[in-house]
Amino acid sequence: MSYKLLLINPWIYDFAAYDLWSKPLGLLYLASFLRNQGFEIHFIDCLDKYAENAKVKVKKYGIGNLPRTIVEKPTVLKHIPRHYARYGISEELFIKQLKLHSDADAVLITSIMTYWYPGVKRAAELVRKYLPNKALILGGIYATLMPDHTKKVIQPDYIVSGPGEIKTLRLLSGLFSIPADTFKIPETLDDYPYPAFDLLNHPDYLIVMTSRGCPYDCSFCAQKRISMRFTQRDPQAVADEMIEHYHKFRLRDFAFYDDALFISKKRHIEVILEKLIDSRLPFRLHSPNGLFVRFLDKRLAELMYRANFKTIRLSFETSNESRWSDMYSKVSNEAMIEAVEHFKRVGYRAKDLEAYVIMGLPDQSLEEVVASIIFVNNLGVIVRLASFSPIPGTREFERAVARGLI
Ligand code: B12
Repeated sequence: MSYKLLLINPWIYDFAAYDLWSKPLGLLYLASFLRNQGFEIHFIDCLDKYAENAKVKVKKYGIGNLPRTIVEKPTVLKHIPRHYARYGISEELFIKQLKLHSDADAVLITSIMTYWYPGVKRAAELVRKYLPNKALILGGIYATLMPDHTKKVIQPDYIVSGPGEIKTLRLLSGLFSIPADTFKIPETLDDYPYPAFDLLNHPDYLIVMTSRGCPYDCSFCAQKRISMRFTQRDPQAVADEMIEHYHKFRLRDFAFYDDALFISKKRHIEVILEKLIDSRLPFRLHSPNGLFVRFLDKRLAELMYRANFKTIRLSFETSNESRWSDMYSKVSNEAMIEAVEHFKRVGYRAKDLEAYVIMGLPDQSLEEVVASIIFVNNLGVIVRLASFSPIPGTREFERAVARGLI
């Protein structure tokens, strides 16, 4: 017998939200994995831009705005003089879709940014109301980083922490008394099926993830608590996936979601780029996640140029030398200058490049942020300010607590 699972990508509640190659990749991996194990998969995407004929402005490379409905601000945010909104489909459409799935055997909701939990909460409330007595399973980044908060605020029946495929399979096997020996457990990352992009309504771009985890543990980053040990996929398998998806979906824009795309570059990213160049397909490549500048050299810059890398966001973060050790010295002013030179030598203009500058670290002065902005700006590179998000379990969070700031 096949069990029916309803997977939900909830809304975002925030002051602003933008589809910057933003897809629920974890949930889509889970979907294809469970489908391969024999489960019937259904999906509600609260962030489907095209669901209700909303006027969607899709910008260059498929990114763009999300439809929004202004909602009341939570009490703690009342003092902020900006609109607070629910981004995504209407509640009416969500409820209508829920009702279509009243025969689901379990409901699985994902969670991404911790501070997006109000969207998860609302989706869970409506699931409880319209699909009562269904097992409600919650996983994803927020659920992993803040399990106590999740238990208290969302009150799911089950929380799955960290990489979800195998744990969820075990959970479902227990819930539905399916003998575990009927399952096929993957041995390597390349044995996992590709993410179920077919579930998305009219995607404008696709995502690719060539590795999971990161060998570093920067003071503000939570990946060590979320991902598995740093593991890279076979570069040939990555290129094969991209080529297959290009043909299947007729999409040329691909965003990399890796934390650490440039590690072991000679046998990883360089091989992937060479294979994409050899394919002669008109890919456009994007890295919205910050790339490690210290690893860049002329050869890699050249391959990026030839493979048509269009969005290059560099992890610069700060020009304050005393912080570089918090980031394993993969950043420095010199490395940044050199990286920009390499890119320029192979054909990019400085203004084709963007660099993240972090702001709002617990003891960071305004002068430090301004100096970092000026440094990047003087190189001709576009500055992307990234506000520090305090995440429990990170060194930066502990520092903030120790100083009484949180
Ligand atoms: C890709 C990425 C992005 C992308 C977009 C991501 C998206 N979907 O919207 C971009 C580059 C745009 C981005 C931006 C930002 N990001 Co970001 N990003 C990531 C990154 C590197 C990977 C996330 C991912 O997709 N992983 C891949 C999938 C396969 O893994 P997964 O999601 O964990 O899913 C697995 C499990 O969680 C589980 N699972 C998932 N769903 C479910 C559901 C169920 C039911 C079950 C059982 C299991 C399950 O199974 C999955 C498969 O194993 C993470 C770091 C990380 N390593 O996780 C940071 C991370 C999520 N980002 C972070 C931050 C801070 C940001 C920014 C705020 C940075 C900034 N200051 O500007 C912005 C803001 C984003 C926004 N839109 O507002 C933080 C989160 C902070 C927080 N408070 O939650 C993270 C954790 C990095 C960090 N600094 O520690 N990000």
